[in-house]
Amino acid sequence: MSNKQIDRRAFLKGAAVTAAAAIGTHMAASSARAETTTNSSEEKEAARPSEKTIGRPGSDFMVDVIKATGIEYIASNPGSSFRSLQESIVNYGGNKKPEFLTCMHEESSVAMSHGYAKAAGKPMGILAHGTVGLQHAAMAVYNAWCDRVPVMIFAGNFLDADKRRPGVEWYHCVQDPAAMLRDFTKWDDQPASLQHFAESVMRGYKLATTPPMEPVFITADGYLQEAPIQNEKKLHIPKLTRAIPPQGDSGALAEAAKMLAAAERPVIIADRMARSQEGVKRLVELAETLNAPVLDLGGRMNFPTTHYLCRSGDRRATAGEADVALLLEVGDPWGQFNTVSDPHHEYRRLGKPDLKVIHISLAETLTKSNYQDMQRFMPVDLAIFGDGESTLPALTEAVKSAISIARRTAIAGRADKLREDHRRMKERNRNAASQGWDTTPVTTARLAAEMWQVIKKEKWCAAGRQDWPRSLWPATEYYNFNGGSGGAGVGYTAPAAVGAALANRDQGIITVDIQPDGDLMYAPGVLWTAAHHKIPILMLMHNNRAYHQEVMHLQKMAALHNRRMDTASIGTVIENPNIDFAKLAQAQGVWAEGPISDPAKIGPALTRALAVVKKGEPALVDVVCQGR
Ligand SMILES: Cc1ncc(C[n+]2csc(CCOP(=O)(O)OP(=O)(O)O)c2C)c(N)n1
Ligand SMILES: [Mg+2]
Repeated sequence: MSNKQIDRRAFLKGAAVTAAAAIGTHMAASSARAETTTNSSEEKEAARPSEKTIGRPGSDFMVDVIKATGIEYIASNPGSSFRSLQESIVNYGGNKKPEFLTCMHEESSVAMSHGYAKAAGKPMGILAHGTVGLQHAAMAVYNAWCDRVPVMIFAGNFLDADKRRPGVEWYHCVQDPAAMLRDFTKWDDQPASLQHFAESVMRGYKLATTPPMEPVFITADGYLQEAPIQNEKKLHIPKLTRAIPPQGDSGALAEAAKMLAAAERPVIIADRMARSQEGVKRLVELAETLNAPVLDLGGRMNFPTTHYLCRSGDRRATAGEADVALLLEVGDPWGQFNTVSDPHHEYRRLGKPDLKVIHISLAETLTKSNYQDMQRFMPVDLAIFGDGESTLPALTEAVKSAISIARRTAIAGRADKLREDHRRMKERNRNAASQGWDTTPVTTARLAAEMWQVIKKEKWCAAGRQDWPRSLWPATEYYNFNGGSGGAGVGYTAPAAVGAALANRDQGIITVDIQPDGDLMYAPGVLWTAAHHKIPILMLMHNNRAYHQEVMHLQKMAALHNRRMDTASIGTVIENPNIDFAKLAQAQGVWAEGPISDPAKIGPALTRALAVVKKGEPALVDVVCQGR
């Protein structure tokens, strides 16, 4: 035995070494810590199991409440402010509905929930640890807010200063936990009793899932969690109720129908509109009734890319020609018909001067003023307060009644040209995609095309970067595209795709993610979460070894200032050393291959990766790509 080993023994003398070896490393560490922190006899007394055991803590009831909402998962990075609730979830609740998902960053917890909610059609929960957890969660909450997506945010906090343990607990507690997020959550509460908690969770769930859907925030007070339930018979959990989304006023719809029926060049622009396949179907019916081209802005999957009325790839031209535009839950109405140039900030009108605009939206219920997600004010001719998907059937009926027999012939006569326009758009997309087909680094279009070859026979969902897939892949189902980040806060894509994959897992839908490198590096631990919880996802790295958008911004500024451009890489490229994404993934238990530079090698690697995903596990293929 070496001296070194003897020294170590001496060092550990007194700690529960033997027990530790038997129960595994993580438990060993905790017993050693307990030994060193409970040094006074009083503290030792308090730590010993005794009559002080609490059989039915408040957090058990909190779990009953969460179960009553149907929330299936709670994504969380653990923290002592909710240790009791966590213990109740896993022991009392059996770690099923909700199941505790281990996350390595609160931003991942929220973004996973964001992606999950859009794919599952219902929210899941996150649990954040007081001040520090909420600060990490904040940007992802903002993305979900901008994207009008529900997330049930729970946080631990000890409000009663008399009960707080000295030291760290004070740093992690806050007088008004929701203050940090209040500008971009729909509602919040800090319940002072268990009954209050039950009612607030039910109210919060209802508010979060009533369009426009948004994150809500509810504190689970630490003392309320840990203290025994008093008078349990008096507690009750109100039943979950959901509000029916409002349909636009029928008089206003008749007016809109008249305008649309009389239009020579109507256009429909849909953004965060559809919530289900029903929404897609309803939009197809309206568009066909009018023979109106549809621009799907991609906030949701609104319209089949295969339909002859899909003109999403001709956005500017189609909107610019329109005489009447119907907007459906469009996040940025002004930006569809106006622009401010870059880099000179000069205003330019894109729409016709006499364009008439109808907007069906619930945006007017969102009245927060600090963050600027409301976008620039645009006066419209007919603003109909209503939910897009719910209003479409009544609008379609009104349009059918407003179309005279003579108009019907004229409208039907538009079809040939529209079919030709659609065909040309597709041809142009394919031509654009074939540029530089065999080049190295690989083009982004080639990346998308290779992915398509591998998944085309599957039920698929593209949850990552969607620009090329939207123009190249034939998509007809709501679940095909999972929309965007909302607030363009980078770090969304990877965790949101994992969240979508979690929702898709049980529906036999293969989730694929064309994954930017900079985005993954914000919180790459989400790969471990995917591996640990067996969330199948096919991640294809769009590894341009850069914050490429920022490279382009720097180049633009250098040109504007008439200065050298080679410095645009400073602070914007992710090279020297290059990140080995296959190793990053493998280190976390994810099957991975790469880096691949030869485009011919992408397809076979993706086929191998898909086999792993079909076994129920995540896989990553790293491809060195061009900029955007
Ligand atoms: C949280 C956050 N920080 C910074 C930015 C600014 N930003 C916009 S795009 C971008 C680059 C992202 O890099 P990557 O994900 O690799 O995508 P790429 O531009 O290379 O395609 C950055 C840093 C942002 N949008 N969000
Ligand atoms: Mg990049």
